[in-house]
Formats: sequence, C-alpha cells, structure tokens
Amino acid sequence: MMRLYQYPFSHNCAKVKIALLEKGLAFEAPQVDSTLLRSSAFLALNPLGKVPVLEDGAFAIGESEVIVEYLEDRYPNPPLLPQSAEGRARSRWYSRFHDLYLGPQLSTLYFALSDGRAGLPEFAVEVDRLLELVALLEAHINPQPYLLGAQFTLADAPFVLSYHFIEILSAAHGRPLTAVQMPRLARWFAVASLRPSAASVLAEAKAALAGS
Ligand SMILES: N[C@@H](CCC(=O)N[C@@H](CS)C(=O)NCC(=O)O)C(=O)O
Repeated sequence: MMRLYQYPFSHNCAKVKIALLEKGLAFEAPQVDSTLLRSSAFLALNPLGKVPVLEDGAFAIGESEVIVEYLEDRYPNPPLLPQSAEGRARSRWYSRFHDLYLGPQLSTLYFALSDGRAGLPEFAVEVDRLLELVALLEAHINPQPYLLGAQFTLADAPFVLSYHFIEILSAAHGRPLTAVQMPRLARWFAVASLRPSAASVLAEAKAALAGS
C-alpha cells in the first residue's frame, strides 16, 4: 500500500490526499513530527525534510505538486487533468497560483497567530496581501461548477482546505472574508466540499486544528 507522510492541517498535504482519494488509491497516512522530519531515514526520502512525501513501493518523492503529477502519470484513471494542452496549462496555472502565492500567504497568517506578529501595525500589509490574492482569484474564476468546468481536476484540489483557511485566518486577523466578499469562490466551495475526498480531508484537518 502507498504511504503518504503528512500533517493533517497542511494544505499541501491535503491536495495530495484529495488526489489519492479521487483516484481511489489505497494509502496509509502516518502523521509525522519534527523529530521524524529531521531523521536521516526521512531526509533520504526528501532532503528538504518537509511533507508531503509519497512512498509507492520502492519509489519515494516529495513536493506536493510533483506528487500529484506523478499520480496522474502513474495512475491516469480517473484523470485529474483535462485532455487538451490548454486545459492542462490552465490547471497548472491554478496550482502555481495556489502553491507560490495564496498558500504561502495563508501560512504567513497562520504562523503569525502564534509567533506574536499578528496585530502588529506592520503586519497589516500581510493581511492586505491575502485579501488582494483572494480578490484577484475571485475576479478570475467562473466555476461551472468546478474551476475548469464540469470535471473536478487538480486545479480544484489545492483550494479545498485553503478556502477553509481563508475563512478562519481572515477572521482571526480581524478582516473576515465570507461569501459576501467571495461569492464565486463560496459557490465553488459549496459544491467541491461535498465531494467525499474533500469532505474527508476537511473533517480530518478541522479535527486536527481543534486539537492543536
Ligand atoms: N512546496 C512544498 C511545501 C512543503 C511544506 O512547506 N511542508 C510543510 C508542511 S505544510 C512542512 O513539512 N513543514 C515542516 C518543516 O518545515 O519543518 C510542497 O508543496 O510540498
């Protein structure tokens, strides 16, 4: 059985779990801790010492986007990328937008809640940046009902847990974003979050956040 090293409240790990579940692939998902991530055994799997890491038999690989692309190549059915070159490129645009911009900004706001930076006057610019990123995504999308149309794809996967983080972190920083400010994203989430893969990942993350 495949093994996914992961944190339950990580949006990068959630994306990979959603891809595994959507493809109907059996996997075990041991939780990790910082000691394991620094162990030589784990660093041999991923020298960055970060999760997610997927083990598939003798093969192991890190970096969430690399993992979901591997799953798509190795287990193509059901597909999570469109057939056309344009569709595949669009899906990857959403992944890059998430992984390079929105995701890191959510992490900045998340860690600021515990490292004392939240509420400092100079931190307001970071909350502004999250709101800008959400506004540009909101203006760009037209979910029908998914980001690329009728099929749930890798374009949707990263935003499932991140939508939840947008709601809770914007509220925690005193600038709550709701369906009023992001109606298209809220409409997308209302459909996407009902998928069994998404519901399972959201439930696991919420339970972990409640206990943290
Ligand atoms: N670009 C990486 C990001 C991985 C990453 O930042 N993982 C975090 C959890 S979300 C981690 O393992 N942090 C532990 C550490 O840095 O010690 C990906 O998409 O997989």
